[in-house]
Amino acid sequence: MNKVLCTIFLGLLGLGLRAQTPLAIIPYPKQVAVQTGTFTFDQKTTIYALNDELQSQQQYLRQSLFQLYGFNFYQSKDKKASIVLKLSGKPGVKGAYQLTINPSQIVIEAPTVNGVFNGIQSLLQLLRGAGEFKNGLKIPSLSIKDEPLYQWRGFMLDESRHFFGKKKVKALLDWMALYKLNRFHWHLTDEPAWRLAIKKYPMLTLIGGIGTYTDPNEPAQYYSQADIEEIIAYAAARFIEVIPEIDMPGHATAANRAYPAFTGGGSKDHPEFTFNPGKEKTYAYLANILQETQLLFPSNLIHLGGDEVSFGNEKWNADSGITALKQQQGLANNLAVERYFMKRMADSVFAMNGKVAVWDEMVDAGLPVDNTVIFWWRHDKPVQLEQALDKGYATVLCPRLPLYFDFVQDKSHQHGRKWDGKFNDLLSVYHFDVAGLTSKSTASVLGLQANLWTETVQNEQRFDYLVFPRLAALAAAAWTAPASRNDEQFLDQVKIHIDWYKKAGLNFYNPFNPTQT
Ligand code: TNX
Repeated sequence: MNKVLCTIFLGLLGLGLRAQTPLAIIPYPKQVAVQTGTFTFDQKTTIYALNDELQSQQQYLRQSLFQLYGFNFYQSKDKKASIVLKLSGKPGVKGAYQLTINPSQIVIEAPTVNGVFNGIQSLLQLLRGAGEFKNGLKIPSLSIKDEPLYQWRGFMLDESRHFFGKKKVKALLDWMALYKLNRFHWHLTDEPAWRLAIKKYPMLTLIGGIGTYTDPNEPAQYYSQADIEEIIAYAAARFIEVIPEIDMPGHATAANRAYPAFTGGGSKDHPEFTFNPGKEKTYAYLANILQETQLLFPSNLIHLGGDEVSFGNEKWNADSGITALKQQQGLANNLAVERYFMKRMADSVFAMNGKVAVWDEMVDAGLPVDNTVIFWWRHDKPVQLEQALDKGYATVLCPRLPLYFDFVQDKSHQHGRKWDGKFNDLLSVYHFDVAGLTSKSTASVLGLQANLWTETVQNEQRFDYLVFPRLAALAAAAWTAPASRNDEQFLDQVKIHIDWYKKAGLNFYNPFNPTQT
């Protein structure tokens, strides 16, 4: 064949093979080379895990395929199996993997089991993007080399304001896994309700679990410790670490309803808002709660809150012992009290060899850099981020704009929050890049997180409407380097994913066919 004919032939082949344009994989991989030829995935497809450590992955893949297509794709012990999973290569960036597809075989390889899991997610997305199964599917030959931009790719769910329960949380974890998100920050305590069972203090959930933001009389809803273990195991099987938050000293209203002996300070509008830093027994009480929490959550990282604290006026301070504490400890003002409190509570976690996370208010509380993670949320206070970075704190970025998912996705939306008329549309999430925020070294940035506060999220429908498709954009911003992001390609991908949301029965927001709610 002469050169010209050859080029035309390859070009045509290429066209045929670009049936999947763009590749359905979100977040988009670091390197993709599409080749000629296709792999046919059908009922005869078999799966081989080369290493014992990958048995769990072989099974996860087969279970996922069963759910999608209704067939048991057999496992095999033959190196010529259609899909081979293997551990190989030197450890590099955590979560890295390679996915190679040629007409006769698919190989997913990585130095870690987590990497193989990520490769499986990419393969599953490619298969889903290839359409209806009928008698089989064709996916293009290609070679992917992929690794994440950030190690912390998180999502926070507030279940105090409204409670969603195990089934919804598991569904969320499934979507997070599909998008290679790997940290679930669980905000379980706040003003309306306390949702985490603590055996030593049962009233925390029996009384503190009553109510929601919209209905203070709703019967108690909470997670038993067995429920928590179930969710943690479900998350762990998907390489998602669960980080509990016990918010203190503020946002403590529900706990204080259950155990009024530890309330004190507060403010005019929120009298029972804070745990009482002026009483010595408050510290032992909270340390006991943290003991049980640390035993439950293997992540060994507890978020202690520290946001929006206010210890009220002088009279309340005198009544609750805060004035006496100030004198005793030489604390100049309420801010100093806040820091004193936080240091003591953090010390109780360090005493168990644990680590703490705190909101950015605590950046100058003097917590040790080695064992503390700062969560920067106040987009209008860049100085808090700069301080965190200057001091070398491991920092998670979750600025309200654009990473709060209780903010609406479209200007026409009536429910949900806005900030001076601003909101968080799909592409603003997708474009998130720390480089635009600060000139400081961002070496200690762990990654990104979106937060779903649920004052305005009364039910699963609103949950879906705020989370999808922005969860996909969050994953892209946390995984794919800014230079490799491409709006047009991403939006085309989202169109494919929207079909999956429909099949799953989600009440997602469709940016291509906007509705007003
Ligand atoms: C601020 S973010 C809060 C939450 C609210 C949220 C509403 C943070 C650390 N505190 O308690 O739910 O704003 O957007």
